[in-house]
Amino acid sequence: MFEKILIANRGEIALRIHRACREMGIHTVAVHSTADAEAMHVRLADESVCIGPPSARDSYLNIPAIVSAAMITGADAIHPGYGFLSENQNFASIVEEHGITFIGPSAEHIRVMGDKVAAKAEMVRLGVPVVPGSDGPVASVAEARTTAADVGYPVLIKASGGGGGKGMKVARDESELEDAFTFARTEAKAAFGNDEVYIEKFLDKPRHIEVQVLGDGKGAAVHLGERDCSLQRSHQKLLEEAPSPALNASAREAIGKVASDATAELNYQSAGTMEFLYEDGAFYFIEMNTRLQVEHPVTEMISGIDLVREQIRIADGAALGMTQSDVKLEGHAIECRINAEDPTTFRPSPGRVTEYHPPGGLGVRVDSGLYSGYVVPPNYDSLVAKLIVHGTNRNECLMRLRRALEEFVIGGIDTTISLHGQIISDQSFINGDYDIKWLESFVGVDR
Ligand code: MV4
Repeated sequence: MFEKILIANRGEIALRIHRACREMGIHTVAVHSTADAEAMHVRLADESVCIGPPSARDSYLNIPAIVSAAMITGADAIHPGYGFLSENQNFASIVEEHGITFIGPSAEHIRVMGDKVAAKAEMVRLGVPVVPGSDGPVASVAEARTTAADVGYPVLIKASGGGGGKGMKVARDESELEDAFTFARTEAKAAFGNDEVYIEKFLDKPRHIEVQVLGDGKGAAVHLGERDCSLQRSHQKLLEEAPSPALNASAREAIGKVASDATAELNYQSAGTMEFLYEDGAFYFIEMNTRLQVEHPVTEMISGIDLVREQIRIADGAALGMTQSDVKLEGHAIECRINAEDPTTFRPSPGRVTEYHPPGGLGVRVDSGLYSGYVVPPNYDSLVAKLIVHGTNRNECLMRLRRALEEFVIGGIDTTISLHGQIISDQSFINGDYDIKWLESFVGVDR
C-alpha cells in the first residue's frame, strides 16, 4: 500500500481525502497556494508544500510545481480531488511518467470521456442509450440542417470539448439553426480552443440523474445507485439527493445495470459517474465524469462505502473486492452545498468567519475546512461546507435536514444556508416534483 499520498487540491475535498488516508495509515502531503497557508487541510496534513501564488493557474493548476512537491516529499501517489487537474489527461500521464501513481482512471479514459463526441460513440458501442442526434461531429450548417431535420426540432448544438453548459445553444426550428450553430461553434472555440460541435434532440424538462460507478480496471465493476442532481442554477448544483424521487425500482435497476455493465466493459479503473437525462420514463447518457464528485457523500451515506478509500485501494492494484449483491443501499441522503455567497444575489462573500457552529447528531455529516477565525479567500470556488444528512426514508431525511440547517451557524460571511431552508420547505420539493428548470424559477420569483 502507498506510504504517502500528495493531495493536489484544497478546501473540504483536500480534508476529505486526508481523512481517508489517515484511517488507512497513509501519510499525507498538502499543497497550497500562498492564499491558503492557514487552511485546515494544511494544518491537518503530515507535511505541506507551498506551490505558488493565489491564482489557481500558478498553484493548484501548476503541474511542474505539484509534481516537484511529490518528488521532494517522496509521495508515491497523488489524489487530484475534483476540479483543478482531476480530469487533465496530461497531468495523469506526467504523474505516471515520474513513477508516481495517479489516483484515478487511466489517462486514456480521461481523454475519451473528455471528448463528448468520442464518449457518446463509446457508449453507443456498449449499448448504452444516448440522446438521439448526430453520429459524431457536425461540420457545416448544411450538415446541421439535414441532421436537425432527421432528429426533429427542437435541437441542441453542443461542443465536443464541452460539459458544464458552455458552447451549448438551442434551435427551436430551422430558422434558428444557422445562428445557433455559429454561436455554439464560436463559444466552443473561445472556451475550449476546439470548435467541434454535435447535435442532440433538445429535452425540455429532464431530470439530471447520475450513477456512481466503481471499476477495478480488470473488468470488475459495480454501481452504487444514482443521485438526483436536478437542483442547479447556472450549471452549479445546490442540493443533491440519493435515491432519486423520480425513479421507481425497475428504472433504478435498469439505469444501474447499464452503468455498471459499461464500466466493466471499458475496464474502467477507479470511481466514475455516468450522467443521464431522464424524461418521460426514459434515460439517456450524456457524459461521464472521470473524477470523484462534490456530491459523492450522498452515495457514501446510503451505501456505507468510503469512495476515497476504494479509489486508493484500486489505484494500488487491488481487486474490486465486492460484487453488485454486496452493495446494499439503505435509506435516503441529501447534500446541501453551502457557498460563501449572498443567498439572494449569489454574489461571492469571502472574508473572516467570526463564528462557526456546525450541526451534529444522528445521521448528520459536515464536510468543511471552516473554523472560527478562518478567512475565506476570494480566489477560489465559493463552496465552503457540505451538509449531508441521512434518514431511513426521504421524509425522515428532510425533517433531520431542516433541524440541521437551523443549528448551522456561520458568522461573518453570507452563506446559502437560508436558501436551503426555503427550498426544502417548498411543497414541490417536498413532493420530489422538480426538474433541471425548477430552481431557476424558484430563485427567480419572490425575491
Ligand atoms: C442537454 C439538455 C437538454 N437536452 N441535452 C447541460 C450541461 C451539460 N452537461 C449537458 N446539459 C444539458 N444537456 C439535451 N439533449 C439540458 C442540459 C442542461 C442541464 C443538464 C443537467 C443539469 C442541468 C442542466 C441545466 C441546463 C441544461
